[in-house]
This record gives sequence, structure tokens and C-alpha cells, in this order.
Amino acid sequence: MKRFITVALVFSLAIFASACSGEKPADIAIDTDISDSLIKIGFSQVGAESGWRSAHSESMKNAFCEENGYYLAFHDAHQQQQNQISAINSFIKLGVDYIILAPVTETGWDNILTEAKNANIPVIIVDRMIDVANDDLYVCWVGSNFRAEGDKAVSWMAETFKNNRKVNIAHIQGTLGSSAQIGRTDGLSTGIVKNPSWEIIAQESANFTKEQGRAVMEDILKKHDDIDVVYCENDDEALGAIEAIEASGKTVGTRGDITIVSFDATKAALEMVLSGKISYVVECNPLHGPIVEKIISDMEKGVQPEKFFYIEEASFDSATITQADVDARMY
Ligand code: GYE
Repeated sequence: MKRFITVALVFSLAIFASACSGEKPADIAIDTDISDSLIKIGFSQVGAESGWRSAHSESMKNAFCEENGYYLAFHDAHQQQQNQISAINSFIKLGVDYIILAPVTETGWDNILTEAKNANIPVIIVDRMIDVANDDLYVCWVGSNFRAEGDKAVSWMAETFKNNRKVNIAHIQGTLGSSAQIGRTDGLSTGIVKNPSWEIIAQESANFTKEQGRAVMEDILKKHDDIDVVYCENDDEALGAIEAIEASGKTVGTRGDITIVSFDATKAALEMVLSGKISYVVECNPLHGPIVEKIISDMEKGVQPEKFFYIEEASFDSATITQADVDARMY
């Protein structure tokens, strides 16, 4: 524990120094009075951009609590890769036992993860994937099949619009370069090739946030009066887009002016599916905490995890969703 405390103190000084040099300081809270028996985890989280992300952070914090035998240093990167790199750097200096990384984008991790490997700290990737030259830089990955999610939404659209001679799609993307954006966009791009009546008439990123979803939709509505579907790459964007559409005097829903398709299936979105404002939402499960905790407790016993762990996911259609589906959703 002594070594841990010493490094923690040195790190506090480093935070101060970087604050003075004008860089954004890493706000990693380190309790120097922690017990040696706790497993020390450094978790670099993407940010707090969405309902999905809040549920993800909550799930990780609950799983890596002191009662379960962990000390969790949680860092919110505000959707900036540079902040994540600084945080991992700090975790290495602190000598944590494991690093968990929810990466904002796929590329750009080789150098920092090589440093973690050289320091013998196992790295577990959660949520989005990383694209590194050497897969040995991380132990394993836990997350969703984002491409399969996109395919599900596209199949629903193909069935729903099979009799339409023309389908104009506004595409609100997630954070460019993130696996969730890449997979969901790939699904739609393939749908465009397979369905000659479909056309993407607008495409813009809203970074998975409600505010940008609203702003992007306002912008699209100014340029286009003939939108049939808005394909939102997460629920927060969909909630923002709905506000913009309704403020413009148009209606949402399969029987309204504009159909909304979304991803995540948070409680707020499921309520909109039940009311018919969102027509179809593909689930993306954020409850990674217990899965990752099991992986780490197994590793402590010498059991190596599978490299890739895909989470099972459902989808919800406004034509069939029930109040019980909404009530069952905890986030
Ligand atoms: O869909 C979105 C969040 O990477 C799966 O990130 C995650 C996505 C999720 O901001 O709401």
C-alpha cells in the first residue's frame, strides 16, 4: 500500500502541474487510505453523453464497489480521447491492478496500451472496440454487436416500407469513428444498397447527445420537407430530434409525418415507443458491470477469459411493445 500512496501523492502534483500548463487536468479521485486487500481498478469512461452511458457507469460502479473487494478510480473523459490517454497514463503511474477502458473511438490506442502492457497491467476493453496492430495489448473485450444492431433496424425498415416507392432517410450519426457509429452506419449503408427506393437525403453526427440531436434535426428540417424516416444512432439523439420535429409542427410515428428509428432502448425511449413516437428501437445493453467483475474475479483465480464477449440484445416495435416492457426497464 505504501507504494500506492506514494505514487498517488506524486500524481496529485502532476495534476496540478498540468492544470498550470493550461491542459485539462485529469480529475481522478484517489483515496490514499485504501486497504491493501482491495483490487485496484482504473476505469476510463467515455463521458456522460447519454442515458445509456449513465446506466453503464452506474453498472460498473456498483460491480466494482468496496463490498465486492475493489477500489475503483473512475475517470470521465468528456468524450475526448486525449483525456482517456492521460487517465490511462495516470493509472499506470498509480500502479493499479487492472485498467478498464471504454474507448471513445477505435483507433489511436497502440502507444498507451503498449505502456500498460510494459507495466504488466492487464487491460479490459468494454463497450466500443479498439483497432490495434497487436491484439495482445488487451486481455478481452465485452460489448455489443453494433453491426447486427444496424441490420435489425434495417430489416424492420425494409418490412415497414416495402410498399413505398421512395423512402427519404435523414441519418443522425453517433460519434464518428466509434464502433457504435461504424456498425450502425454500416448496417444502414448496406440497407441502401439492397433497397433501391431508399435514399439518405441528410447525414450528420450529433455525438450521441440530445442537444446535438435537436440542433442537427432543426438544421435538416430547414433544408428538407420530405423526410420519411430519421435513423438516429442512439436514443438521446432521437429524443432531441423528436423535440425539433414537433416544434416544427410535424408529427412523429409510423402513422405520423416522420418515422423514428433508434438504438439503446433506455426507459425514456421505451416510453416513446409505447406512445408511438419512436417506431422501432434496437436494444443495446449497458449493464456490463457484473460481466466484467466476473472476468476479473476469474483472472484473480488464474482463469483467462474469452477474447470477445458479445451481449444478447432484443428490439422493441411500437406495434407490439407492452407497458410491462417499459416497467421492466431499470435505466
Ligand atoms: O449507444 C450511446 C452511447 O457506445 C454503445 O454510446 C455505446 C453508445 C450508445 O453514447 O448512447
